Amino acid sequence: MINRVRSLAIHSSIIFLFILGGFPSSIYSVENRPYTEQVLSGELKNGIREIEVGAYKYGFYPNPIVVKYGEKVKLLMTAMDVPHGIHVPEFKVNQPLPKGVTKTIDFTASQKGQFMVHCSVYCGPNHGKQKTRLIVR
Ligand SMILES: [Cu+2]
Repeated sequence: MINRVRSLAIHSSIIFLFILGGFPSSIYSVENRPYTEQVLSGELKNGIREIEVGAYKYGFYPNPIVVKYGEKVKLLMTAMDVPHGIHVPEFKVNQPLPKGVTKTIDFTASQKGQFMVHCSVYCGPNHGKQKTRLIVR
């Protein structure tokens, strides 16, 4: 119970940060860098790039999600507030995300470039604007 309350408090404060001004892109102001200079997301564990990704109304973090060409990628994805989904057609990623359950998504970064990441589960009036970029550099 205490863990649940604590986790709710952490999630609420993360969501509050989003409302304040778009965490984390505005903090690091990486949005305007050329995509080849973006800082890699997450960390390498046993040769696999592991990245914790959050989905919320209406966005994803990190934004962008940055990986290296050729890497094996593991996204640990959690819908923070309501059910969401992740869709990246170029990498055959299409996964519903029930609220609060971390889902593992594996793929290989087999193409260079920038790819749109969309929410694939209707989550409210601005669902269509829930996007991030996947950068493979
Ligand atoms: Cu949505």
